[in-house]
Amino acid sequence: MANPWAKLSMITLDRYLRTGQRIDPGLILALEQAALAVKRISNELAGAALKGELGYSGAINVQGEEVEKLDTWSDNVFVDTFSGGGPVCTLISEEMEEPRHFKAQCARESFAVLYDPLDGSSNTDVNGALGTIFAVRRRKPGHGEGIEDVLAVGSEQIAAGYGLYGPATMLVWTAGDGVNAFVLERGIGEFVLWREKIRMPERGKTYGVNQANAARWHPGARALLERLTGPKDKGGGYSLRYCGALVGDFHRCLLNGGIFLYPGEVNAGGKSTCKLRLMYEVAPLSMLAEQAGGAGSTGHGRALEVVPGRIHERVPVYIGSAEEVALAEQLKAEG
Ligand code: AFP
Repeated sequence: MANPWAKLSMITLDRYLRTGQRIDPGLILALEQAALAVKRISNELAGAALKGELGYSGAINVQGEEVEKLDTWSDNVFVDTFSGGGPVCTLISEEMEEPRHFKAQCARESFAVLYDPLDGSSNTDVNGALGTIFAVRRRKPGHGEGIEDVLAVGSEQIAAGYGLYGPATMLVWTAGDGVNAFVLERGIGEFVLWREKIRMPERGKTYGVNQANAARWHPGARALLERLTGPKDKGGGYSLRYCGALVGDFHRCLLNGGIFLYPGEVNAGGKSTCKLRLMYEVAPLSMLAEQAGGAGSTGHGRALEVVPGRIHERVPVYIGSAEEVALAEQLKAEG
């Protein structure tokens, strides 16, 4: 089939979703609503400093973290964008303890959107990279207020994506048929196709990690770090790149290869703890990684095979190029 884009220089997201893609109409609507939320957040971030919207709100969220004013603002944008009608009847957010249901939108064919409205929010006050991560899951008919059908393995996600707020605002997403990247053309307020069916390099040259935590990692994770930072002729020679926002660090792996890791930590009492959240951080990005030929692991196996016990579940993560993630598992990074 001739490439319908060959003649057109500017392909908008709406047009792309409706031409040549076998995407369920309800899912197209949900993806467009996610794209709208990302546009609104991008617009607000650009002017936040001058409007005094930086800094902490004084609140502590369900994760026990200080909440940035823009965390709450971004979360409200999602609720506002999805509550105005459409096929999404349940929202699950990093910023909300419980799911939010829109009963009137719970029909036979409806979806749940799980999201981190502002990823890397500690970068907000220093104008660093920020992101929004989302995943879409199909709700089982007759689910009521329960979320048993959503508390399922990540391979049941039907779409996943992120907004990256950097020099440009990008929307990167998959609906199970490859990974596509769009750039926000501010002049016309449209997401325009930048790259289609992105392939992650098999292997990279960088690793991303908060190395300050290394003393509390499992020995396997430290062995991985030694290997990556060891001599080039022994599989090392990697450079460290860490921006403090998972989306930014993942995006680098998607385009240039390499690995991002946030290992589990063993505290003094021998108890293992993790930082990153499975349902709206690790599982969505693992779907994108696998769709681009990379991998997403907990150190023990595919992150997309983890059966979550609760919506704010945390897991260790090793995500990026297939070779480096396989090495993490081979070195038993999580014991
Ligand atoms: P949130 O602001 O959404 O909590 O994101 C921060 C984050 O979860 C992730 O984006 C970073 O990769 C990681 O935490 C940074 O953690 P450290 O501050 O421990 O390096």
